[in-house]
Amino acid sequence: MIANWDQFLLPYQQAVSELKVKLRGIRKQFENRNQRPPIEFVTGRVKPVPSIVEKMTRRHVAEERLEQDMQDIAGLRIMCQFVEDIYQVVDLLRQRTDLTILEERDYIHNEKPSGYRSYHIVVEYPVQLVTGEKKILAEIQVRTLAMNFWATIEHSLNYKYQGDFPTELRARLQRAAEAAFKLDTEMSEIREEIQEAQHYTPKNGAGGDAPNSPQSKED
Ligand code: 0O2
Ligand code: 0O2
Repeated sequence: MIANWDQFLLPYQQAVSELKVKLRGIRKQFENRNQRPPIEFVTGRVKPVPSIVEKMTRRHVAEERLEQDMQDIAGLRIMCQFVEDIYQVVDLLRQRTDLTILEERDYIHNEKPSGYRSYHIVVEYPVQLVTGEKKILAEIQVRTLAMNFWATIEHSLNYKYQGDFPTELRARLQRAAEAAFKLDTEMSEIREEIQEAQHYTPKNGAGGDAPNSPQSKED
């Protein structure tokens, strides 16, 4: 087994930190242009060592193949208001030159049997180390706030039941996932109205890194 996990995971930590800054930068750029950002918030994590080891065993991943075969050691999550925002974010990611998209999985239109919905993108991202450049795989999950609400709760229940849900609970979770998607669909239908109400105005006054002077709303 890998002798020095800290050393192995360091480039992954760097990739997650850099990608968080860059993805949060997308939000900031929209705000600065006085436009509603398609991104609500971004989180990220390096998979904990026990979870990596468990997945290696479950998926029969050899240590020498870990870097290529486990795509979510570095994980980023982008939360959006509307389903349409997800596809806008995916388009923005496709245009970037600082990462290469290797795989896309649309679990929004092809939901998992559990009811899980999200858009998954596997990227190759180069980090600069003192020893030179190293290409790191990272998984970016793009989802709405409703999809995130469902996935977070289902994930914590998974810990309790180890994935082996009683039949009734499984069915309830599936129904809850459908209800969450119905909420997303309803919100999309009144999106124009919501967007008008949220018409972005720059934050004034004290606090955070809000601009000091109001910006023009021309664009
Ligand atoms: P758990 O067990 O889920 O609670 P920041 O200060 O905001 O820059 P911070 O606080 O270190 O950074 O982390 P961040 O980015 O706000 O959020 C970390 C959380 O992101 C994790 O919580 C995960 O819940 C979640 N997360 C983000 N991306 C992924 C992913 O791809 N897979 C999984 N499983 N989780 C993800 P914890 O506390 O690490 O874990
Ligand atoms: P974590 O860190 O606990 O989130 P696999 O990883 O074996 O399930 P695969 O093909 O490698 O499958 O990747 P997939 O299915 O595209 O994405 C796996 C990740 O998507 C999971 O990471 C979850 O974060 C999320 N996910 C997939 N299905 C579900 C689901 O039914 N419920 C919830 N809550 N999340 C799901 P891990 O590996 O569980 O790690």
